[in-house]
Amino acid sequence: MKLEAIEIRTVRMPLVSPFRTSFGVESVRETLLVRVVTATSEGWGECGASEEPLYSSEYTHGATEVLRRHLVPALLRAEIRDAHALAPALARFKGHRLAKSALEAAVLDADLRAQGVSLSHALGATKTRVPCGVSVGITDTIPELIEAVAGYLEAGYARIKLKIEPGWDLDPVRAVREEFGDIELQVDANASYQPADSRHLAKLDDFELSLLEQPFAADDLLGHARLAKAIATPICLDESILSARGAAAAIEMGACSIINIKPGRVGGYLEARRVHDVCSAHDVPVWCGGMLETGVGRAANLAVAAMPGCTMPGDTSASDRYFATDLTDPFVLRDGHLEVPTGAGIGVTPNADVLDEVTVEREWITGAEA
Ligand code: NPQ
Ligand code: MG
Repeated sequence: MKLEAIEIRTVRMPLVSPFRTSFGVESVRETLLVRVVTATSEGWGECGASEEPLYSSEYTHGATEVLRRHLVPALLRAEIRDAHALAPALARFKGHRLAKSALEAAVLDADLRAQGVSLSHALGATKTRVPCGVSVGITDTIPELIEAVAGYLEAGYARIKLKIEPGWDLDPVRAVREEFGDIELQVDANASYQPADSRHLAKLDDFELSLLEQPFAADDLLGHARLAKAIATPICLDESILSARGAAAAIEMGACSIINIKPGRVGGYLEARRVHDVCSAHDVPVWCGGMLETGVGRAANLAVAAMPGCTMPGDTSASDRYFATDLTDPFVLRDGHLEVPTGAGIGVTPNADVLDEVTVEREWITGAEA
């Protein structure tokens, strides 16, 4: 495939309500969109980076910089045959997985659109619709949390994930369990606990949670393996899993029994498929996580969620969980499910007017400059 030009856009989209996690509060989703133009098609990819390096070490300005200075020029020079050649061509640049993933997603979308093949088909997905969960941020009070959860259950979400942190864990989880009974419930700590908190975390065993996500630091696989032996609640890793190889190691060490796949975090949709395959080979359930994606990233994540090993509802929520106006036609929850796009590539395209309205910076990089 001949890549002619690549556009990087920074977008800022207001969230319908502030989203609070152990690492901060977000009221506006700032991120990047990458657009790849070839002789025969174009493709779109979304970057998981946000304004500040809080979830990951990457952030929007840093991702723009590494894309414009290193990744895009090297890609344009590499004259790759297809999207599978992108990761090897950029492997000498260390890290920057969220930025690489956005670029790979755009190339993959352009490539698949030219072939008339959907991303879900390319990934070997087997489902046409997927049950969806929702991630519920930390609130100031328990009544506010109950109200938020009630709204999502009313909307039909198939499972609820509560964000927890030291000081906001047993009481809110107990309150939600008591109020709503036998719902599918799980918690995500975003690495906010220490191994010394293990006895405290073991008290979560009273609440029959589907899983406890990423209690400790990303690089503490040993800590997670020890915790997994000490508590009954299954441990799921998110921030710790950066590749298929790392997933295999974490599973073999007993650091987790479930994995949250975020394509951006592992450097792209093709590596996400490999993480999925490693997990399936070990009978480890996986589910597709989320990073407050617009419709562009959301569409691609639905293809991941439709893969056969994704046996748990993911954070692939409807557009209106985050945005009053999405960049694409909105993804609407029906009966607790979202439909997996069937069109070529990711199957959706940003609405040009909405996109221009939320774009705060844009630049084109062509082969000539590279
Ligand atoms: C998680 N996602 O599973 C992440 C956390 C996350 C849906 O809970 C901007 C603002 C970017 C908040 C990326 C969910 C973010 C963000 C990731 C939260 O850990
Ligand atoms: Mg998480």
